Amino acid sequence: MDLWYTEKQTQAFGITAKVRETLVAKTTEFQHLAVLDTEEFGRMLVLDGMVQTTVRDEFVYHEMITHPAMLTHPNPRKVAVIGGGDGGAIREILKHDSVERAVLVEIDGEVIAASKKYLPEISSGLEDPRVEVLVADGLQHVREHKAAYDVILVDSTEPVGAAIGLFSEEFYRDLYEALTPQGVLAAQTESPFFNQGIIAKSFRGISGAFPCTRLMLTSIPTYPSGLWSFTLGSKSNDPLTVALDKAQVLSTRYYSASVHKAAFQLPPFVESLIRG
Ligand code: AG3
Repeated sequence: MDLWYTEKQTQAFGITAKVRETLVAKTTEFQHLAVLDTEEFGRMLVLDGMVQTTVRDEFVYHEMITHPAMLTHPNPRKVAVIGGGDGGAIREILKHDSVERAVLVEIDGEVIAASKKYLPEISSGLEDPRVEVLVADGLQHVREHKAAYDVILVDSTEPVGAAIGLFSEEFYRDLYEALTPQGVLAAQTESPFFNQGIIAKSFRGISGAFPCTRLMLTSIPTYPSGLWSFTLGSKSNDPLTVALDKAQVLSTRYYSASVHKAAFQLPPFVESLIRG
C-alpha cells in the first residue's frame, strides 16, 4: 500500500511525501508530534502538521540560522537556542571553537526525546559536555537572563500555539537585553511567498530593538514555497561587512563566506516587504 503525507502549506497549496514508515505520531502537552520516514527526504520531523526538518535538507536551515550570526560576533562564548529541540542548531554552534556553553531552551521535552531517538544525525550535539538542555519556556528564560548570551538563535515553529510570543515586539526587546554588548540574534522568519506579513512584522520588531537588522534568504526544499528567510539583529557589528575568515575552517555543506554575502542580497519583491 502507498502511504503519502501532505502538509497543506496554505489553504490551496501543499507538499506531499511518500512515507516508508510512521515512526512516531502522538499528541504532547504542546502539540502534535510526528516522525515519518520519507522516501525522498529521509526522516522528517513534523509538528502540528508542519514539516520542521528532514535528514536530507536540514543542513541548509541549521547552517544558515547559525553561522551568519556566529561570525557576526567576534568571539561567541555563550550561545542560546530558543526552540530547536531537534538539536540541529546546537550541532552547528559547537563547530565554533570559541563556544564554552550552548544552552537549548525547548518547551516540549518530547521533541528532544523523539529527536534523540529517531534523528541522531541532527541531535548528536545535545550530548556534548558544553551543552545544557533546558525543558522550559523560552520567553521566560530570555526575560530572566540579562546580558547573558553572545548569540541567541530563535529556532521556532511558525507563529501559532506556543510559538506566538516568539514573534512579538516585547520578545525582541527582551532578546536585546539578554545579549552582551556585541550580541547577535538570528530568528527564522518564514517564507516571502506565503508569510509576507510575518517577515514585515518581525523585521519591524527586530529593527525596533536592534541598531542593525538584516534579512537573509535561503532555499529549503521541504519548507513552504522553498524560499525561506532569517532575520539577524545585531547590537554593534553589521553582518554584511563583518570579517569572514573563520568561515573557511568550518566544516559545512551549504554555508561559506560567499554564501554568507549572497544571502543578504534580496530580490526587489522581498526588499519591498521590509522597506514599507
Ligand atoms: N523551524 C521552522 C519550520 C517552519 C516550517 N513551516 C512549515 N512547514 N509550515 C524549524 C526547526 C528546525 N530546527
